[in-house]
Amino acid sequence: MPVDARNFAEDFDRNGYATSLDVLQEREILELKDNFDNLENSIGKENAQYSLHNIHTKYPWVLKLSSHPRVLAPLQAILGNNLILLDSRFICKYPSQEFQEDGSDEKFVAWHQDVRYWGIEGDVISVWLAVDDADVDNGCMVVVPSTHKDGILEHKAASQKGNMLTSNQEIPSNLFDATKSVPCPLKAGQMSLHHGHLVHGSEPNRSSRRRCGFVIRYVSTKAHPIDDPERPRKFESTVLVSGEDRFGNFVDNSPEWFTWRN
Ligand SMILES: O=C(O)CCC(=O)C(=O)O
Repeated sequence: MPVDARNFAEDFDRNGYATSLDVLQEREILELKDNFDNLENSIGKENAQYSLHNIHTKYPWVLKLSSHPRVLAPLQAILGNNLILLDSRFICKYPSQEFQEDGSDEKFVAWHQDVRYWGIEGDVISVWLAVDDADVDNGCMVVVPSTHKDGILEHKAASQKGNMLTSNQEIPSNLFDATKSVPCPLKAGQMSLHHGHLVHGSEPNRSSRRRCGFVIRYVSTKAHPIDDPERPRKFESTVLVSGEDRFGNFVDNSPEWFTWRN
């Protein structure tokens, strides 16, 4: 492993996240925005918020992003070359004013750890790839560094309305130190990474701009699903995106048109 990759992996292991990583070039950013805007127009904003789940097996442009060499390189430095794409979702926060006009609650993402409901043994790493510029005003991701070392924390029903998480849960504020939280602003085409145990969330979008991100979760082929009634989430769209799978712990749902694996 080159020294740079080793340093990167060590920093990630210490902090539980990495941010402001450049991924897409200008032309690729325009293509991504164009593809997402077309999809948003066809399904409507309400559905584009949180319902675009695992569409990487349906649209080649989405699987292209999920297997982009510059997305995979830092993951390979941390997890090794053999990678499974576990799950993907577009998360789109529209300006709160737009939605409040129709009486909806302001959307935000409560403090949580991704793996709370996922029965997976092994490190899960999430990519948050910015479709739009994301900053504090439009509700970029906020992380609490190094909390991935604290094990899985208790989650309870969220007190505030508008939580985008399907489970509608949050980590009670006495279980971690939110004053240590760090925002992860990104330009369109950049990404951040976070460990599945890292405490993170995001505030409402109080700007007049859309904040859309593509979240992609990866594991090494060595990871495996476990039967845990406390963590029942199943993964039905897993795809081998890099290297080879000598373990067979996940079904490879690669579409027949996926011909460019690394
Ligand atoms: O997009 C957001 O605001 C939150 C994303 C998130 O919670 C995640 O990627 O796990």
